[in-house]
Amino acid sequence: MNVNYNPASVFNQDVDFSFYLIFMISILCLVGITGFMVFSIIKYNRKNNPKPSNLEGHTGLEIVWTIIPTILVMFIFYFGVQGFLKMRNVPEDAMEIKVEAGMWWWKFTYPNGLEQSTAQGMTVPADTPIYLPLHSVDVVHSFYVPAFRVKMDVVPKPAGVKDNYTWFEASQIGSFDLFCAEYCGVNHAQMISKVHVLTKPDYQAWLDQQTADHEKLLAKNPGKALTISKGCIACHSTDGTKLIGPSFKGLFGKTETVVTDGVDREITVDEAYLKRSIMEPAKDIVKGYQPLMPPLPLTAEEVAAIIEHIKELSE
Ligand code: HEC
Ligand SMILES: [Cu+2]
Repeated sequence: MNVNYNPASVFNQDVDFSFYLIFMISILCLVGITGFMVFSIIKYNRKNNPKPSNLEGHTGLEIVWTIIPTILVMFIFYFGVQGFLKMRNVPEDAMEIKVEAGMWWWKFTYPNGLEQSTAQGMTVPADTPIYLPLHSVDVVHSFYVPAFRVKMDVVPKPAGVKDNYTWFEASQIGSFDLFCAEYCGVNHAQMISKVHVLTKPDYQAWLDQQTADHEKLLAKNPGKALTISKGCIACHSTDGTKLIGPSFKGLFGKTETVVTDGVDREITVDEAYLKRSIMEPAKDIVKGYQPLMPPLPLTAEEVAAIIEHIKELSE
């Protein structure tokens, strides 16, 4: 098939070819079978064929309708496997961006250690193979970029077992939807992000800028930098707006009701409470919210820095 279009990734042509091949075969079958039905209805209706005859099997026909579908299925299988193998064989010189998925966020880690999450999306250079190890911290998610024809499950694996992976090479500059294609709980729909494709020089400039900005913020206000890179701001605002979780603004020192083991209790938000809320989010659930906060891998220093930032937002 020679459709004249500008594919967004190196997989589009293979996947679209398989798709249109199956589509054409299906159309031929639909037309053929429907045509034969209409023909039989007319030819063998009571007026044209008043005396019905009994057919007792037909070996020739049976062979034909076994062989033709087998050939069609082998044909489809061949092209399917070709496309699939291309997706499983990562080019040697691919650049690695680690993808982590959790309920309900994405995290992208660049080769230089820069981390970004759902809100920023993933940024990649064009015409460069990108290798994506896919790690899940909880349930099965699925990494899906329809424009690139890439979809791969992100499966939680026990420690020591190699994660699933995929790769792609974008061939068009622009922003493309990236989302989770495996229903993973109440806020599954929140796992929508973007893949931003830049030219190679633009990508390098972007990476340098982002890394410098992050380092500057990390030096000036490590807590704030962490709430961005660790994805807290997907669920917690800093301006009082209620998102999936309560806002960080004015949180420190506030009196609120939390549910602990099914029992309501009044607490005043202090350092110990914040620490527990971040490290063991399932312990105390703020009344009026769902227990949706994921346990995120953070060191004690990182938690302390975030608590400092939450305190600042309450001054
Ligand atoms: C997927 C959404 C989500 C993400 C991501 C998330 N949280 Fe939460 N968080 C919640 C929800 C929902 C609650 C309220 C229910 C509860 O207490 O568990 C909450 C509660 C909290 C509380 C207690 C708030 C209060 O009013 O007492 C703190 C503190 C907190 N989160 C900090 C963090 C930090 C720090 C991060 C990033 C490292 C983070 N959260 C990431 C959803 C999220
Ligand atoms: Cu998901």
